[in-house]
Amino acid sequence: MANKRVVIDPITRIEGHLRIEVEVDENNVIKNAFSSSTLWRGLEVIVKGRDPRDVGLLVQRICGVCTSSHYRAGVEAVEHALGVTIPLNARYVRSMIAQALFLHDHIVHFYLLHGLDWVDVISALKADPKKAEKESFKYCKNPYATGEAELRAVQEKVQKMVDGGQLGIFANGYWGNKTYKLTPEQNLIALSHYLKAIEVQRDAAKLMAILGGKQPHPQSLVVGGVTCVRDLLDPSRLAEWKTRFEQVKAFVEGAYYPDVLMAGMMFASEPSVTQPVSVPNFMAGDGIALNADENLFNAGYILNQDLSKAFEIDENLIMEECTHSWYQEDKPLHPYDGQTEPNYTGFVPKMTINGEGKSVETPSINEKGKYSWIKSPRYDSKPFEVGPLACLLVGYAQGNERIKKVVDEFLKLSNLPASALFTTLGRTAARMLQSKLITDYGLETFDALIQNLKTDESTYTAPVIDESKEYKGRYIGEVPRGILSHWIRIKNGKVENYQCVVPSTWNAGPEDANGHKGPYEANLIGMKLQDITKPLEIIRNIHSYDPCIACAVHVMDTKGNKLGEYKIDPKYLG
Ligand code: NFE
Ligand code: MG
Repeated sequence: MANKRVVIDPITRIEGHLRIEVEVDENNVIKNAFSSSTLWRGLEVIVKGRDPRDVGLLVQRICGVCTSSHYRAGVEAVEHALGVTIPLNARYVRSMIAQALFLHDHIVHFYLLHGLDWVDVISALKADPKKAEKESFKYCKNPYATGEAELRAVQEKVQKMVDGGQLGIFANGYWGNKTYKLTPEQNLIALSHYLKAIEVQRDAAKLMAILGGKQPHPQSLVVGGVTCVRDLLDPSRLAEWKTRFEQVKAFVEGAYYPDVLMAGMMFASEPSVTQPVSVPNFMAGDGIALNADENLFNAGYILNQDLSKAFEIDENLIMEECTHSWYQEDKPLHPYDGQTEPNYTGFVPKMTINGEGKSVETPSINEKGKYSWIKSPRYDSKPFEVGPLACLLVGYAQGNERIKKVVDEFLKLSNLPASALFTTLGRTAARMLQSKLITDYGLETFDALIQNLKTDESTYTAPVIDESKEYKGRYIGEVPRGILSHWIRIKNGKVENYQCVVPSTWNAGPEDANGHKGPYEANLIGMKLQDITKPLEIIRNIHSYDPCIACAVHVMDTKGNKLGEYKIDPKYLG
């Protein structure tokens, strides 16, 4: 029997526009998978010819989520090119804004974007709140928002939505799917935390704004340092930082950690989340300066899932290629020489299975040609997974004691084998453990800042651009979805070329000229679906990377050309 083709477009509860197509055999096992970004944006092109000092503010518009990551990357790529060393206070401020972003991002991701892949909301309505309260103490000594009365109120609130026929934010879930593994009581605990997460993410956003000036697009970074001078010298602002940090920490410890622990234990034998990864290489960048000499996360990579050896990154070996991406130049180019000339070739008609299980002709991915706006980054010609899992695995292989401690502790508490790390489950746990590391150690940066301010109030080193000179520079660092790099060439005092190689690009990019798939595609192959009209397993897997396709593409047509047409049926808006 011929393979059947299933299309999921758009994947919802992510940032940006992502389409996944898979081919399944007669047993519903995925035999091939394709990841395509269907929307083109345009920041690498827009910054060409601009003043390098404006780049950070412009490129932060790549994304509405990790705005401050691109802002900082744009600023630091220019600082690197010009040879500017920024004052220590500025380094600490940038590290603290990054901490707030990681925490905000990961909490929003686990609850609001990924949570319903693990939690069956309808099942929670059947729970006994008293039993659920008791259950919550199994995973945590001091659980968050799981008192019987509070859980009962959550149930009533959601029941009202169901009775009114308006599921609102919970509409169109694959409720009742057999791969949901939590008990009604466990679902209720997580549902309560889902609703709390909406409040806590607001606290984390405020945390970012204390030193960032505003949110979601901060404005306190400049080439040479930071501008939040008054905030740094105002004890009440600094006290607010600490208070809000502690609020977020309480949620990570009382909700996020125990919920992931609970999910880890309950899903331990669900094959779709414990299937081993097929891209065995992991890369991470430096992240979160704790003091003048030490980062919480350190750059490096591992190969073939081998935790006994971490390698140093040679930045000359990073390339992007476009064999299957809608750009002119196919061959691998180093980002200093990267190109962004579009070459859109569209979709081809194929028979696919629709949501009712019927075979219908659909414009589909042409896997023999080009099929995505995302490029394919490679290191030494190999695909790599990036993100919190890569960050922890690299740290583990480097012998980072803080990282080893949280990873080993989690494996012990969950009773999961070390092999569980190299799975979807491991990826979701790693994001939480990265949050735990930041809430455990992040205040060291705060303390270092306070200490340094006693003898040094400098926040800015003026940059000098000699227009007769040519410069090149880059930022490479760890951001919430993985290793991010921005690469700039400056000529006549203006931006000559600009390229961003973004975490979601590493993970979501299409096949390369050698037939090597990136993590999204490769890791879906071999997975069995319970019901091809409700492909929850695919969504759970793809969500585990926290896709940001706005970031992954970051180029758009400035001439107003039509690049695609979109029809949205309100029925499918969930
Ligand atoms: Ni748009 Fe991003 C992060 C960057 S993309 S969210 O984190 O850079 O993967
Ligand atoms: Mg790019």
